[in-house]
Amino acid sequence: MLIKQLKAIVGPKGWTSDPAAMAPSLVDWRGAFHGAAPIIVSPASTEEVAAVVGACAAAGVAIVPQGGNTSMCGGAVPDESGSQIVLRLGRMNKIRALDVENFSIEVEAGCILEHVQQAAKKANRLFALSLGAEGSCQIGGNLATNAGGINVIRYGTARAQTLGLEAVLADGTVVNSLRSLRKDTAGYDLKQLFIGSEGTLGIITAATLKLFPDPGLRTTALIAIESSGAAVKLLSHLRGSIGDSIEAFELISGFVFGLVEKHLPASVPPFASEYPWYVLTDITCGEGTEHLEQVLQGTVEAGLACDAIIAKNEAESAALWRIRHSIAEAERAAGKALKHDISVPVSRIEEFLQRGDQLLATLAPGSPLIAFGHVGDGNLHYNVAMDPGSEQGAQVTTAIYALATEMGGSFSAEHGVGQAKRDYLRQYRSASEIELMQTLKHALDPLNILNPGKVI
Ligand code: FAD
Ligand code: 2HG
Ligand code: ZN
Repeated sequence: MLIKQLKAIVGPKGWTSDPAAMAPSLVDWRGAFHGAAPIIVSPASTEEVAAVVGACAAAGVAIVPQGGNTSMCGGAVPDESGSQIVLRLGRMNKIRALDVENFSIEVEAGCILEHVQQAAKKANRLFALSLGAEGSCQIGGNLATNAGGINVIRYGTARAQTLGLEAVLADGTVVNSLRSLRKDTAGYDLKQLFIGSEGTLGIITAATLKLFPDPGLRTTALIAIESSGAAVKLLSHLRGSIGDSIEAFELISGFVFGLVEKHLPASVPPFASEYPWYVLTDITCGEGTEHLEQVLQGTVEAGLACDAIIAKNEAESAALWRIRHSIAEAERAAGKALKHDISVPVSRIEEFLQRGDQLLATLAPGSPLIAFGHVGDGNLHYNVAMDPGSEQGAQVTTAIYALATEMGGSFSAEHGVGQAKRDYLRQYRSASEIELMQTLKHALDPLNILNPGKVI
C-alpha cells in the first residue's frame, strides 16, 4: 500500500526497486556498512519530499535521506532490516537564484557541491566550501553533516556559510526559512537545528548560501617540514607576516605521500629528498607570487621549513591539490582502516601525534599510521591501517578518542557521527547534553522515522 502511494507521488522517473540500480545506495563509500531497502525514491520537488515523508509517517515507516553517499561514517545507508525507505535528493538539483549584490545563492539540496562553486565563479563570486568529494557530494549532505573541508581556516564550516534553509519535518510539514540575511534575530535560528543533524531531525530540501568576493590570484605551495609541530609554528609565523590570506593549510605525512604515490604514480612528490611531513597551502597574496617566494624563503632560512615548491600556474596547483584530494581514495585502495576524524586545539597537534604514537606502539605495534588533515583547524585524520571490526581495532579507536577528549578535543571533527560513531557520542558527551539531544529528537521526530539508528 505505502509503496504504491510512494510510486504515485514521485512518478515513474522518481523511484526504483531494481537491485542493480539500488546497489550503490545500499553501501557506504568505504564499503564498511551494508543495508537493504524495499524501494528508493527520488522526489523532484519540495512538495514531493513532503508528500513522501507524510505517507511514510502515516505508515510508521523509516526514511534514510541520501545525497552523494560520500559519508565517512555510514550515515546515508539504511539498516539491514529491509524496511527503511531511501530518499535520494539528487533530482532536486536546481540553482534557484543567485543575488550578485547580496553575495548569496539559493540552491536545492541535491545540487552537487562543485556545480554550486562553478555557478558562483561564473558570477565572479566564490562559494568557499571545498572538499575532496566535491564532484559527487551534495549541498544537502554537506549541510546535514556540517562539512568542513580545506577552507575552514578562512571561511568556516558549512554552517558558517548558510544564510537560510528549507526543510521537511517528520510529519511532512515544510519549514521555509530561506531568508538571505546576515542579520536576523527574530526568534530561534531554526536552520541551525538541521545543520549537522545528519538527517535525524528533518530533510533539507534547499538552502541559501553565503558567497564571497572572488579572492583572485591564489598561490599554491607545497612545503616540506621536519615535524608536525613545525607546521603549527609555520602557520603561526605566516599568519603573523601575511595576515588572513591563508585559504587552506593541510598537513600530510611522508607515509601518506607514499600511499598516494603508489595509487597515482604520476603524482610523485616533486622534492629531491623525502621529508617526514609536508604542508600544502593556498595563499591569496595580493602582492603576488614573488612576494610569497620571499616569505617562504624566509621560513626556510629561519629553520621553520626544509624546502618549498610554489606552483607556477593553475595546472601545477591542480596537480598538487590532486595529491591531497586523492588521499582518501588511495587509503581505500590500500585496504581497511580505522578512521579517526579528531580535533584538538591547534597548539596541541604535535603533542597529540606524539601521544598517539605511544598508544599505537603499545596497542598496535607495526600498524601503519595514515595521518593527514586540516591542521589549521586542529583537525587530523588520524587513521590506522587496521580492521575496524577487530577487537584490537576497537581498542585503538577507544584509546585515540579518549586521548583527543582528554586533550580538550572531539572524536568527530567534521564527518559527523552516523552509525560508525553513535556509541561514542553517549560516551563523550555529558548526560545533560545527551538528554537535550534526545528531547530535541523526540520533539521533532516522535515516531523515530528520520534516519533512525544514526547519531543518537
Ligand atoms: P551523504 O553521504 O549522502 O549523507 C551524509 C549524511 O547526511 C547522512 O546522514 C544522510 O542521511 C544525511 N543527508 C544527506 N542529504 C540530506 C538532506 N538533504 N537532508 C537531510 N539529511 C541529509 N567531509 C568533510 O567534512 N571534509 C572533507 O574534507 C571531506 N572530504 C571527503 C573526501 C572524500 C573523498 C569523501 C568520500 C568524503 C569526504 N568527506 C569530507 C565526508 C562527507 O561528509 C562529505 O563528502 C559530504 O559532506 C557528504 O555529502 P553527501 O551529499 O555525500 O552526503
Ligand atoms: C579528507 O580530508 C576527508 O580528505 C577524508 O575528510 C578523510 O579519509 C579520511 O579519513
Ligand atoms: Zn577532512
